[in-house]
Amino acid sequence: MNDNYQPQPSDRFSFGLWTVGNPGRDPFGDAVRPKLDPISLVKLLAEVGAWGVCLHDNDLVPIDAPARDRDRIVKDFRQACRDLGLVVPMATTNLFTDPIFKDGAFTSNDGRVRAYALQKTMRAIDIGAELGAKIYVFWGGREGTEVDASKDPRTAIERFRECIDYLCSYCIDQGYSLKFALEAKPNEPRGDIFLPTTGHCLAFISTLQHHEMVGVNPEVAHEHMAGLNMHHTVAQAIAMGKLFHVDLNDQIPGRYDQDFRFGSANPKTAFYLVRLLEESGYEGPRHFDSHAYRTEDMDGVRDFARGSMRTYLILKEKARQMREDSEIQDLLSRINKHGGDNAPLMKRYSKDSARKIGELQIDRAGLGAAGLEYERLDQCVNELLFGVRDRERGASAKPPARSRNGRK
Ligand code: GCO
Ligand code: MN
Ligand code: MN
Repeated sequence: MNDNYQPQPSDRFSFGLWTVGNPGRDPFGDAVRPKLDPISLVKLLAEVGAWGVCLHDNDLVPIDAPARDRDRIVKDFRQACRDLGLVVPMATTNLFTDPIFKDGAFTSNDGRVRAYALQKTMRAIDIGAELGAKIYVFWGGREGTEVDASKDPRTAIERFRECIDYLCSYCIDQGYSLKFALEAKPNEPRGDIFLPTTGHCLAFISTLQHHEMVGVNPEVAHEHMAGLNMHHTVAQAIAMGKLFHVDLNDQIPGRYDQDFRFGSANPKTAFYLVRLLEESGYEGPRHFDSHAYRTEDMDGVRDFARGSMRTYLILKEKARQMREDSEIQDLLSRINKHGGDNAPLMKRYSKDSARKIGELQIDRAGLGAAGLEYERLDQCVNELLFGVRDRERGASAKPPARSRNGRK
């Protein structure tokens, strides 16, 4: 393999224990791989060159473990991470596996279930803080319905809000410097999940008491399941200063919840996402929330983990090539007129600027008729991704010599 694509700690690649630890069970078939203990999984991640390991409380500490076992397990895990050179950038709570959560956790109709969800999350936050996590993820996998008569969604959202407000205050009171990241998903395991898209989460955050400590954790698969454009979703989160974490994987829209390796199904979408993350100055973890195909053994899991990071780094290099590709850059500068001479007028309303805009002579018909060269642009990007561009000249291997008006 090409050494230029070896992961470095500065790349901030992380994996959940549940990702490389996924034994390949699905609704139709049993596990195909052994269930490895957390420390063996950290060893595997160190071996493939990951920087971080993330976890749900019960990936590490069994749900029914007595307090003294919990302390020992967390201590040993922390030591193993230190010894193997991995950090724990993010932690989260499992509020979906146990039958008590069958009708939700924070949005359950039963106050006892909601109180248990709070109790479990406070304990899980303590574990995260002890392991040095900086981000705490909330994925409300069971917060939803199949039967809409069972819950007033307004009440459900209100309960969700109360719980997040409560937990923000808990962190502040404990002196933890954790930030929360809400992860949206439209469905699965519920028929419909509350806060189904990152856009819903962004709107919800603005209603929170401590909105400054809450951001989002968009996931490629979840946005695709909702039929959305992950690149646009992440851009909006960045524009609002709310991209605290990101879940990288892949998903073909309209299928089951696939959790495929990043870039495996939609490499072009993955490219635009990597380009955005890299060029926006995003400094958070690049977290892979996916798992190996069910056809794989543990060597296949290593291939999966290495492949995830390698794809990211290849796409990062492609983004650099795109910045240096003179043909693409020429096209982009022709396309992006940024308002031209009119830009200052449009910055802010004033009576004077409104009058000047009112007097502009704009060539409506001409602008409507002009071609925008997006066919060429898209083909250039495709060819860059296919690896057939001449890097030095920034042109296709056989450039179509065609001038702007179509004449040779
Ligand atoms: C899923 C989700 C989960 C969450 C994880 C962290 O579809 O199952 O993506 O993997 O990301 O529970 O909160
Ligand atoms: Mn998911
Ligand atoms: Mn996820």
